[in-house]
Amino acid sequence: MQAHPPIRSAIHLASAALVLLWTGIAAAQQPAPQELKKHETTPGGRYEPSLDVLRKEELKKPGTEEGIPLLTDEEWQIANKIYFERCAGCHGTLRKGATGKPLTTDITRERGYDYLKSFITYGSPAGMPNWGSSGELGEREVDIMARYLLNEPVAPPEWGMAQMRASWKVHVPVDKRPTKPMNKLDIDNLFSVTLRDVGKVALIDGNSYEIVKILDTGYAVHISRLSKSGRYLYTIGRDGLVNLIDLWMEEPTTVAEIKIGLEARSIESSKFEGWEDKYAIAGAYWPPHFVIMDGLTLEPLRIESTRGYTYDTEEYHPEPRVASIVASHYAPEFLVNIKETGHILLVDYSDLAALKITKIEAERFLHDGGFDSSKRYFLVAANARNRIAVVDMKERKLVKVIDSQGERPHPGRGANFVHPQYGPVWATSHLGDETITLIGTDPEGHPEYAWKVVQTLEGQGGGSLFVKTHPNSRHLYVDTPLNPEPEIASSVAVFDIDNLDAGYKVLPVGEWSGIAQGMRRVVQGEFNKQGTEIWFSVWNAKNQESALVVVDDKTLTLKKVVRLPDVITPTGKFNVANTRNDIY
Ligand code: DHE
Repeated sequence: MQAHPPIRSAIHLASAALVLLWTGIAAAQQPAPQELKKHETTPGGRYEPSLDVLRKEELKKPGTEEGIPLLTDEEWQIANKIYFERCAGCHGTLRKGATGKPLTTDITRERGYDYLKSFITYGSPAGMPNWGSSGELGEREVDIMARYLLNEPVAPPEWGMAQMRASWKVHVPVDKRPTKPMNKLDIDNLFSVTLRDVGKVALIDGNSYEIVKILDTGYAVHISRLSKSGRYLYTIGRDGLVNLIDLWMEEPTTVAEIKIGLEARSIESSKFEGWEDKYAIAGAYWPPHFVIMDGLTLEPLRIESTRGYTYDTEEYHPEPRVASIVASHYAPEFLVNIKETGHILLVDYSDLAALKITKIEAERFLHDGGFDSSKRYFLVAANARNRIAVVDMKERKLVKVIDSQGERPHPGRGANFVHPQYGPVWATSHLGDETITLIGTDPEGHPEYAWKVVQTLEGQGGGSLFVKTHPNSRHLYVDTPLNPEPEIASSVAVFDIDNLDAGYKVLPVGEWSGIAQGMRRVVQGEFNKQGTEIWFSVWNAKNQESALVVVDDKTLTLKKVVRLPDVITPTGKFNVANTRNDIY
């Protein structure tokens, strides 16, 4: 491997302060062997966005600069792929920092090649993965990345109205669509199941467990959401492709599509009385913006950038990503969570030509969340800050920011139930540890417990992504798909809500699937419409068998295994009735 001289060594030597800094850094270059354990990546550390769509963009190599090591064209391709897949999620597309530190050239050049190489190899106890010593990157790749970081970052293309409109297709115009349901499906009990690695969703009948239809969607499709009426299903791919599927047609069919950005995760539809199904909104990671569309055709109507200043230190952030979005039941508004700036936006869609946006200061690194059972309050995890922000959708203001008492809360949409002692509560589990946190949500009936952590439970371990219950169930289900222990990753913990102190039962869902191969990660429980059974995905790699496992909620026994060749990498499942009514 080529050796590279430290950058600008003359400048370093000229400044005593910098020499000191350099000494400190040099000491950090070789962690002592007994320290290396602390550098190993945790499940929480691995759960960062992979901007794997951006890696496919043709990015122009920066020109040569004196003293800066060159990359060949092949190395440039390799470096971009690695950077967008593994680094950009934390350090930002433009390397200006997000949950991870900035990697702009003023910093990287000061630190120099050797420091970067060592840091990439060993990581840091503060959260940088040990890419080299874990074997995930080879020596050549670490060398390429160290040199890449000494070069100027490149910005992927923007995606404005012209590009959106060029990508917009209406396959079936509104006047050619049926005026009543043309099939005999129990639409409210359909499940839209993400088939992640094949970029499709499977619509599965919740009564017969049969596949009704498999539809093409965007790349590594992320979530499905329903219009308020339940007629239209919206999906969004990581590549920003939105599909609008009409469930009333003889066979559910994609009636419109649009690409709203280059990297995206969230989609929602207007739900306020009088505005049902009228608009859709989608949020992007890149470019950092959201777009409001016609709900029936996906025509893009209004794009709003999220670039701006962090809520606390008021520093400019060039790429604040759009995380979760929900539709208010109290006003014609969407609630849009902006990850890096920590703002929660209430976007009033009643007049798109004079868009009113209320900007609520909450907490940085907002990610996922859901309503309380009354749907008046929205609770969202600021996961890298271990906090939950609560917004009152009626009064349209922040209620409180609460410490979640665990590491990296990850609620999905959370789970609502009536606690025997504390009244209505909302639950979240955590990625970083086994804590399940219950927060009181009833300021009128139980004011003494409202917006406080009233109880914490101990689950199977860290690596949890989703909790789930249903108004007709007295069980709380907690998955742990990212736990490193195969037995924990392939099973689910269930608590009896009326006897939470008794601890949990373990349901060996992976084993029940009958599949012997793979890690069998069991992920995201979703109830049927009646709240009598809960479906789990047994999520294996694309070249291995996966399955759906249905559990009887009353008896906690296996009810059905859906093992079909078409069910490839199932992850999220969205029951029409529960999703359109925000029941979880
Ligand atoms: Fe998700 C929701 C982002 C990885 C399955 N995911 C969300 C939301 C966001 C998000 C912002 C909220 C959308 C909303 O409510 O509007 N997810 C991200 C990431 O940035 C991350 C960490 C990495 C990435 O590169 O995408 C990520 N997510 C995953 C997965 O690896 C999961 C487990 C499998 C998969 O299909 O990719 C996954 N995310 C889900 C699911 C939901 C979700 C199933 C919706 C849960 C719900 O109940 O509504």
